[in-house]
Amino acid sequence: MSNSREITRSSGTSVEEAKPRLKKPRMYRVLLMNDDYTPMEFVVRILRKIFRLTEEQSVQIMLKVHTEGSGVCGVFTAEIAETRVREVLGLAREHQHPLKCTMEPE
Ligand code: TYC
Repeated sequence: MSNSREITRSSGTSVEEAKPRLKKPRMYRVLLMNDDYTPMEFVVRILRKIFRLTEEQSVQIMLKVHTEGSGVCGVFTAEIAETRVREVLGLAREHQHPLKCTMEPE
């Protein structure tokens, strides 16, 4: 049967081109928001645990959020970004910290 990706060789045999690659998925930034009450150590622990960052990267991001009001923890596909946001909010709530975390399209 004919197919748009079919190529017929001069020998008469036909082969199929590779399927076109899937589109790149939309990516989302996960952001942390500053507040006056969440301890700095807690934010660093969150960054290490949930975003698998090093101590140095975590301190740097926490300080950026602390001084600038918000900061990017990472860029992920929608599903992963949603999971990370949910995990941050869950832990913050569990420890009764007002830490806020959101996602936005890149
Ligand atoms: N501003 C907080 C403090 O002084 C620290 C903090 C940093 C809180 C980052 C939230 O996302 C945050 N304890």
